Amino acid sequence: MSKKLLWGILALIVLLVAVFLIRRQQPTETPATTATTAPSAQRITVTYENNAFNPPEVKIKVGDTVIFDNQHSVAIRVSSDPHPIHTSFPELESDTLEPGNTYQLTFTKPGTVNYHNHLNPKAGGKIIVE
Ligand SMILES: [Cu+2]
Repeated sequence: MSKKLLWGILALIVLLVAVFLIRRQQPTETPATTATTAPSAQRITVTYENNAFNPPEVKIKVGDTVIFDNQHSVAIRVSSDPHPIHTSFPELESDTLEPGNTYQLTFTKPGTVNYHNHLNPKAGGKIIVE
């Protein structure tokens, strides 16, 4: 092995040790992000009974979850207005909920969402997301 090669290898080792030592001095863990942490999300239940949503109007915060709980004697379907096209807030669209079944949705942007029971469109409600 030539002396040049040995010096080259030695220089490389010194360089690697230096890089290792420098990196070790830097904090390895990123500081916790406190500014962007949202307050704990709430879960709000809206019950459907006697052909009506109860409460008919709820005020929630972005990130909160609304649980629709069918306590009625027949199936319901939760859909955004207007009936029957449900285009105002397509994210809110349950399957058919048999009695005792629930449907839940987390609201990720502010706004007002009007909805109804697609199987009995006269029954409706409102969710205000702040
Ligand atoms: Cu409908």
